[in-house]
Amino acid sequence: MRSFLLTAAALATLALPQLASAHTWADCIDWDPVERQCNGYPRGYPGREDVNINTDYTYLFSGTPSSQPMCQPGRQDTANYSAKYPQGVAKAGKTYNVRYEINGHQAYATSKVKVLYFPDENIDTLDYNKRSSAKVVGEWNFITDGQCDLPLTDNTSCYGSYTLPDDLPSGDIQLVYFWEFNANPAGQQYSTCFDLKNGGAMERPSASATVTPVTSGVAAPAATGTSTDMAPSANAPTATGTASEVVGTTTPRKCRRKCRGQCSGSSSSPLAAAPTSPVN
Ligand SMILES: [Cu+2]
Repeated sequence: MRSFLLTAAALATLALPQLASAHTWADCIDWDPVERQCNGYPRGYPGREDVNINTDYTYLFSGTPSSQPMCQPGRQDTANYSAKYPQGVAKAGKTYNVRYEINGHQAYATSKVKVLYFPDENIDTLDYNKRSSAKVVGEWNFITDGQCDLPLTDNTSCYGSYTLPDDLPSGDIQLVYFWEFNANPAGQQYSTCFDLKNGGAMERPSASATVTPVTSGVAAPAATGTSTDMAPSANAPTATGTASEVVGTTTPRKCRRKCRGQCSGSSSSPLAAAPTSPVN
């Protein structure tokens, strides 16, 4: 009996901080939807092979603190990359795709994700309350039809895009993926910090090969065809949320296998289950 109580207490302790908050971060900040590969990662990215990625990589601003570092101390407050998860390359004027998992937050489809570009501040030491100094170079709803692999599963990947300005400074640039969850309780936000190496100007072979605007869905740089995993927005129904609205060209088998291997902790946790239930 006693050991049972201890176990229950331990489980409750583990579950508590998660129940109080959400979690999501950017897994890739330069995703190629055609090749389905990642060409750039955020700072200190541990990979989905880290079974503790939920706790290791979630960085929360809770309850509108008066002061808090913009980037997760000890992991994301320096330009910190590995050979396996390298930094991306900045090209002026280029549109990039971000890939992230929704971690069971299907009910928060309309919460905003932004990509903030900081031309004048150093995010290594920046307070998150100074984020208004950033240029918003990308903004989308957390879950948008046509931009998720499998909209109704806990660990589906979703995508958004950001476009760099035409004029970039000569050095590396700093950006932040910023999720305004702002629910349950209010004032919850999350950041993932990243840098892009100065890569000079983008090659533009012809006028017709311009980059897809942010608002028109997931951009495919130099795409000759659309990825089968992300249906074009035009094919997607207008509203979000219900099963019947899941777009038709998803690849459930592929995602299922991936989720089991990489996100079992998340999908089976009380946290992941909690916000899932009432989707419209
Ligand atoms: Cu969460």
